[in-house]
Amino acid sequence: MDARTDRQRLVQLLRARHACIALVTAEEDHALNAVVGAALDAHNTFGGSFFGDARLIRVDIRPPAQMWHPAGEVIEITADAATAITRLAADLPAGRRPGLRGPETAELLAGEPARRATLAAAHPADGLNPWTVIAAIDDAVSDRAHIVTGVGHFWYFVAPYLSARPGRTFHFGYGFGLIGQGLPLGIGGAVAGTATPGANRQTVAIEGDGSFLMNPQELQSAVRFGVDLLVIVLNNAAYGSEFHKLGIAGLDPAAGAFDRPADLVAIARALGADARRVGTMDELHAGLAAFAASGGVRVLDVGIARSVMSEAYQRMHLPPADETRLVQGASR
Ligand SMILES: Cc1ncc(C[n+]2csc(CCOP(=O)(O)OP(=O)(O)O)c2C)c(N)n1
Ligand SMILES: [Mg+2]
Repeated sequence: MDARTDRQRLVQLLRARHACIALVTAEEDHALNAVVGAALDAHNTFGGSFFGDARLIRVDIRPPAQMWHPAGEVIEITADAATAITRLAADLPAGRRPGLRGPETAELLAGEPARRATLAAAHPADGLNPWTVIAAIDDAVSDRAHIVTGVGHFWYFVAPYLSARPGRTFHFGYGFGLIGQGLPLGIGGAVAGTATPGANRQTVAIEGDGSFLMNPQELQSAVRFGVDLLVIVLNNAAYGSEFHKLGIAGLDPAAGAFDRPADLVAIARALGADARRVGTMDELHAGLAAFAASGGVRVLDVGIARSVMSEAYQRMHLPPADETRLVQGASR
């Protein structure tokens, strides 16, 4: 595996922050790369191809028989991630510097603020910049929130860019690869949060508009249970995943777009939730502040640009030469 690609992939997986821990060894340079927080499955490892020819040591709290297995040998260790990483750190030879090392990794990390600023600087013509929107959400959401996400193209703007603060917990409903699960999962988390005395933790569910429309009726249950739930819909008036993939395949992307988008605010209100639509950054900040101060079930419908392709899609689907153009928000 190319070392730079290897590191970029590891950084990408590190950003994904799942629930368990995996260790990848790259034999050619005798490196041991530890990935903390990755519940490995066929979706998030590209069918197992993510690791290339590196050897995999998986540390997971679940017994191996209960988990998905990539092809090839896997050394399985059944343990809690925190316990395992503490033991592992204790066994490292003395005198080694903790933290990420290597000039390429240091370069990647040093360039991260500028890279993010470049992403956030784009002003797409067809809606808010998704990277700017998620940065505002990350700033506004409580440090003690339980954050649940669904699956869709929007996921690649959300998962890598939410900060893992000490009091925050995350539930990425990615395992089944099914859209429509973010809202029900969020409601479950909110019901659990409400039922825990003294927990005082807000649940925030982040969904796409297409996914939201799979199960919006569940809002009625959330209202009935009286839960504290903020639902943020990243609304690009499309099955964005399909929109981009159709374009990449040379087909008409319009087949993935909603020419008559549903009125999500009206739907949410009809089901008993408080709801508002935001189309500018000022409205987004105001909406986040207002909903942070109120309780109950709230739906914030955020109009984001459909044209902006996530970095993950660029990496997966485009030749490298196309990347800059699409980071700047041009459509394809
Ligand atoms: C049940 C189900 N149906 C269809 C798909 C295929 N699919 C994956 S992402 C996606 C689009 C989701 O749209 P949205 O929630 O608006 O997110 P976006 O991609 O626009 O960010 C679809 C249809 C799926 N994964 N699961
Ligand atoms: Mg969408």
